[in-house]
Amino acid sequence: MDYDFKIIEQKWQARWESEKTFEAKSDPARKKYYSLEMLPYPSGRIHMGHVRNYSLGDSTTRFRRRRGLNVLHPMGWDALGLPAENAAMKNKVQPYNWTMQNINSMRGQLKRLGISYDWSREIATCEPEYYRWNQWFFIRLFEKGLAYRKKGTVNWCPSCQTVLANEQVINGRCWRCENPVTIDELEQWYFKITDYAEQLLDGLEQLQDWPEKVLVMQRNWIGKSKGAYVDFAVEGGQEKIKVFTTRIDTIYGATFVVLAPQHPLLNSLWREDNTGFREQARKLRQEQLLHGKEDLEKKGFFTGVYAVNPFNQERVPIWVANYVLMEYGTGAIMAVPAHDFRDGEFARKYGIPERIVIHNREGLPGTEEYGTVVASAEYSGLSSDEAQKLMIERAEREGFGKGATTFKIKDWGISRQRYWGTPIPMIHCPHCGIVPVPDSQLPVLLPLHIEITGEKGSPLSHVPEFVNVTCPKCGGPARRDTDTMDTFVDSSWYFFRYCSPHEQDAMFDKNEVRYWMPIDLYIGGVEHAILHLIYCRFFTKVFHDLGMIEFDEPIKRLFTQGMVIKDGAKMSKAKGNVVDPDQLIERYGADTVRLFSLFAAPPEKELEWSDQGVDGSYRFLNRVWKLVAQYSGSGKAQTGKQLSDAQKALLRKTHQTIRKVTQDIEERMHQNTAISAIMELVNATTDYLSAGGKADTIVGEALETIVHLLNPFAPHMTEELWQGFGKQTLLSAEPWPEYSADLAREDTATIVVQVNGKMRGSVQLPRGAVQELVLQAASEEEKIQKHLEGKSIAKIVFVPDKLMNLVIKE
Ligand code: ANZ
Ligand code: ZN
Repeated sequence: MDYDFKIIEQKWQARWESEKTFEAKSDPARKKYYSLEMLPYPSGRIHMGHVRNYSLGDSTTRFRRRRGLNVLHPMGWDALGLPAENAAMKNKVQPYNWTMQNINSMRGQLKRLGISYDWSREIATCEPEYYRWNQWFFIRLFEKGLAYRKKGTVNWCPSCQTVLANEQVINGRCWRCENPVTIDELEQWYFKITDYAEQLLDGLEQLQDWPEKVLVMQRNWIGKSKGAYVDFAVEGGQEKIKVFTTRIDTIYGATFVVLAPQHPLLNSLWREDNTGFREQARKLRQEQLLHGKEDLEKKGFFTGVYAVNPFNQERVPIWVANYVLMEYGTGAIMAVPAHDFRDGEFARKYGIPERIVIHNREGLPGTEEYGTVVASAEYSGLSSDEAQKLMIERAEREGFGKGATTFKIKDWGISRQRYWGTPIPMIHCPHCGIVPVPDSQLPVLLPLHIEITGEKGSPLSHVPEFVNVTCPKCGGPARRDTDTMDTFVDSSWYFFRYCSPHEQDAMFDKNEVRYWMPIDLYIGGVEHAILHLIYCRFFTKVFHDLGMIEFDEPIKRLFTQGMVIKDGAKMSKAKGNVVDPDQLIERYGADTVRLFSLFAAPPEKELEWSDQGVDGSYRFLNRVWKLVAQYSGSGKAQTGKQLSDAQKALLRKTHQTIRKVTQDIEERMHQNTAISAIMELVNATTDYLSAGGKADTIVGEALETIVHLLNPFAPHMTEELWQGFGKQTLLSAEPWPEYSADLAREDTATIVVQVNGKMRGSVQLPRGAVQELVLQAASEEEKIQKHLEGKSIAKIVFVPDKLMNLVIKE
């Protein structure tokens, strides 16, 4: 009988579906496990990155289900966003239809892969049943002052008369008409994530099971800095320039003050009309916006006005420069060219003097270093720390400054001048101002059949039926907000929705969420380390503060899988190195594709695509198929008889393999080493048989174990083989095998290792290991090695299986 994966895979997929094998039900009597992979954007086709992500998630999920946990493993679609709108323009299709078609074909692909999702919980964020809760929550944020409006910058194409998303700006030009893009300022909606900066930072402490690199990225993104605000009075006026500095100890070295190009003080600083300066500031601002802050050549100009250093009353010139950002701190700095790298660069370019006020330990001027304060009146001689403390005290006493903490994280701008997103549930009334849509009128439906031209502003503003409303407060004519929400809003809480996906009266059912959340394991790409993974933590904290949930971190364990690459580059359409999962499934079957994507590399590392590798996985499954089919059921009872050494060895290997595979999946998520352990067991069994071993119960146990252990990776084939054993049950719902520690125990000895008579460690080796082997193992042990480093061994005392004493010369 051949391994006919086509028939087998269809058969078991149909069976799982009809038996609802993977549907989850909350059950407080059982321990739960919420297993989640990041939801995909329905672009139309899944790619190998998805296959890897979902195969990894599915193997751990199947494993945990079989370990007796009550598992939730849902899937859905991040279905709003720009590509649907682009497709609509290009192919004259409706975004909704385009999206639904894509979802249908991708769902089919995932089903063909045999991923064990609970499809009864599927959601798509473009459905009103979903996005109405974005709107509901937006209004709660608005009521709390956590959603507000301010001017924000957008990319603007003057010829298409429209706002462009960052992805639509290619080398500073519009993707459609290729004209240069400008920057414009528009009133937009923001979520006040900065109110949660401290909590988002503190919460990271709880996240023990997150990759360190993600924690570091989040910490940097939040960017907490301790320092001080100091006011510099403007000479000859009432105004004050408030600066933020982390180094108040260098204030005697401040030789100028710098304002960001759009600092509001610039409007009042010049007593006479000075359009020239204003124009210069505007140019600096444009540059800043177009280039971002990296690698921007430092540029600026002197305003002609001076400020006064409050510590020593010194006059310092006020400059405007492009390296100071309005968005951080106060948008103004005291510049200390001797000790701040950026100020130094700027000062040298414009010939502004420097003054050294810090000496490092060697008594030299140090850049950005802490040290001893010099040339700073009564503070001279103090350490940076002491000086900071005393200077802040003085500033507070005399009222010109205070100790302060700032954060780099900015409020989250969520307005998009786009069509295919959640309509912002707000009404602009000429009498009442901004009025939220009453909850009873939600959802504000996205009109479905509209023409998208990509021109003349937000598409929704051209739909009068949408725009024109009556004000809920005064009943007069008013206009709807025509912006839609950033799609990161949708993905910030979708996993709450999975807990009760059909709930009509709330975002989610509290009891279901109490049972299922937080997520036990979340798998996705590291590219989401900041935005998505900060936003969803923010939402969770707000849910908590609104009394909707009792916990305040949504994800217990995060795992970031590596990319799939081919010929050294990330697979992408542009590079033309894409491998189509469907073609592979057609040719080799889903089990092979899944197995390969997990076997070829540790999950957190890059996976280099290889056709031979896929072939190898396919051949391996065929070998297992033949081996099991040939021998199953032929085992003879072995009771009461002494086992031969070969039998003992195979039995030991079987139990060791259960132990290794269990630990590899459960603790390290190293499916690759788990799979190679199974391969070893397959080899050991084959060797046993070809050395003349009988197909006895020992072989029977080995084969059954192989089928069990391979199940999370190759679920279809193993179900078929399980049935071949004469079993009536579904393997997917069978308990995971237990290993016997006794049977798994190697015939090993623990050899104590001493150095000059002192015990420094021990090594475990097979009984009877010879001196050279023990010495080698000992010198590979870090604890022992450090006593041997750089020394030569004069003598070795060796008692086999017990002790090795190394006598060394100092
Ligand atoms: C004087 C000084 C002397 C500074 C010195 C640093 C070193 P972090 O640590 O990243 O928070 N700064 C403040 N606001 C800024 C803005 N809006 N745009 C650009 N730079 C700004 O950085 C804080 C430091 O960055 C502040 O401390 C300020 O320069 C600068 F030897 O003040 B410092
Ligand atoms: Zn009104």
